Amino acid sequence: MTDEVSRNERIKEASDYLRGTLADGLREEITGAIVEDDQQLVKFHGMYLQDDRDLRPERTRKKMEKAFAFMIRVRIPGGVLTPQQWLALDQVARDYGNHTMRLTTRQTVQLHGIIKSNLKATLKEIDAALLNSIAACGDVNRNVMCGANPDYGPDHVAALDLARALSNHLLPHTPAYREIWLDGEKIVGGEEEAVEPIYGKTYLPRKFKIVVAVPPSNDVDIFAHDLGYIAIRDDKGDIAGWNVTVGGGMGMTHGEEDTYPRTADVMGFCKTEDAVKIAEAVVTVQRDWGDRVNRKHARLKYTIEDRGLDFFRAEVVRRAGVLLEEAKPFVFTSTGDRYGWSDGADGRSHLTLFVQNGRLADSAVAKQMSTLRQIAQAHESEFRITPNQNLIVANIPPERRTEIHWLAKEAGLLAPVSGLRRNSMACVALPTCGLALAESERYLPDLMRALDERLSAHGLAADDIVIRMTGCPNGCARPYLAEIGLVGKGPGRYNLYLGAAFDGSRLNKLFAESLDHAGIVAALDPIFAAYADRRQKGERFGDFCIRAGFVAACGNGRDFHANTGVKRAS
Ligand code: SRM
Ligand code: SF4
Repeated sequence: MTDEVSRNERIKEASDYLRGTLADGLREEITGAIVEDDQQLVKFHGMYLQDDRDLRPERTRKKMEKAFAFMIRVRIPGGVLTPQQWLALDQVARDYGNHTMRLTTRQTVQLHGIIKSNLKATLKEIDAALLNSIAACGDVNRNVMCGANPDYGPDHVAALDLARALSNHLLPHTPAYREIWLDGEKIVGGEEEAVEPIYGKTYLPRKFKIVVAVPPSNDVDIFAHDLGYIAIRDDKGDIAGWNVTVGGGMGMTHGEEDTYPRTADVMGFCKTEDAVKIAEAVVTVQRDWGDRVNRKHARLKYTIEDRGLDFFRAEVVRRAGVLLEEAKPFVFTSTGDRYGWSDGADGRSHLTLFVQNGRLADSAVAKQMSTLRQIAQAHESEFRITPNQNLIVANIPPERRTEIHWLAKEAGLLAPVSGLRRNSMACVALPTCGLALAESERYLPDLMRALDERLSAHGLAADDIVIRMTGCPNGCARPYLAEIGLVGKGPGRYNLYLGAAFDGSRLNKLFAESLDHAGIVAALDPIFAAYADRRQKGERFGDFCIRAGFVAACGNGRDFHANTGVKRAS
């Protein structure tokens, strides 16, 4: 290894396959934290050390240690949980966490507020429910998503099977998780090849994300991910194979134009039996070619921008030893969830619920966690987390439909009328996210009240418009693929992006910078008015913003920062 590699590369290499000094750090009672290098390693185990940022000023004044606690992110390929698993997560959230469950933009559950001394107990209970948090974070393949819209036809079964196969194949092999958190016996590491045949000692240069989409729904937002598979049907309607996409990603840094979001390219078509081989080849090319010096340039999207898609594809094909055919035609129509009831062929029904920004809690107005617990306790229905922070209660028997409908309604979990709300997402941000520059999850509902009022005034209240907010430019709620994207710039200030495609295929562009609440409403109100007045039949808000000249259409990658001068409509 050269001298130049980033600090994280050295930490990984010295970690003895992700062990570091985590086991000792857990026993250290003098602090609620762990040492810095272990803070990087613990991510590979699905955890982040955080502190409550609301409490920082007071604790600093009182010369107290920060209010440290851990966030645990569970690995749930395809977002599917049995009722027993749902109940187990609900229980640990109440016993050890902050009494909330946070459904994420990658179909998982995050538990916040777990103090160090409770980590092992929490992970043991999660393990007893046949779940874990291995590789939910870190420089490895993360939770694999797949289309969650509630059709449950054979396409969805095939997509879930593929998501699970990819997830299993790319799971780290190190026994460190079992040793440290579950008191497993220490297994002495062998040769690098034997311990981590795919990743090696230093794992990947950066995080890696895979999704599986079932057209016409692009609910997984396939173009935002490192690697994606699009289900392609044959003439009889069976799965013929998968178009493969590579090189999508959202994260960037304000003011650094060599960082940018990028939509994935369609690289070719593969048969189902070759899909995992292709994934392994993509991962190992990225392992070997990805930038290990500059972490801001280490995602696959930069490898592909720098080397070119053709060169990358040729290397993937060579390593996989299988052919990639020319990509097949496909059509996506939306990125959102289909709310409400749908019926399965077996007489059972599925109910897609609206969970505002993914946060489930029991509050004075709505007992959401209790309600879902009550539904799960009947042990009949499956719980499916969507890629849009929502939840599907699936396989509901006919005799429970009415009861579950009313329970969900009372808990405020049925989809709202507002088209903006139905298509909204916000990342966690404050108070737990250490990278947040501005509020997101706690603020978006207030902003939407104001925007809904303006939309109603223009007769647009029920129109589907995708809005997403994040507290910083990392892009956790995929804001650069939203028709209205709001990205935190500083306390109470947001950059406003417009012009993404409703089907998730085109990025948006910067329209205005550093707006406060009043500024956002004032910027959007005339655009809503123009949309109501001048849109063409069926024209989506994002497309209108471009046609009317509010923003230029975004190409890809490096084009994101070009031509962002605010262009007013004539
Ligand atoms: Fe994310 C870092 C939350 C999906 C791009 N993300 C973080 C951290 C862990 C902050 C940190 O590093 O200290 C956030 C924890 C906040 C908290 O308090 O819980 C965080 N990310 C989330 C979640 C919970 C957002 C949500 O509201 O649902 C999502 C959890 C997903 C999961 O279950 O695995 C989440 N993050 C995403 C996505 C969307 C996606 O994957 O579909 C993205 C954009 C796609 C992409 O990866 O390009 C995303 N998160 C980032 C980045 C920027 C990565 C980059 O390439 O620049 C960071 C920062 C980093 O990695 O350095 C980040
Ligand atoms: Fe935190 Fe930024 Fe991700 Fe929001 S987008 S959760 S503020 S890292």
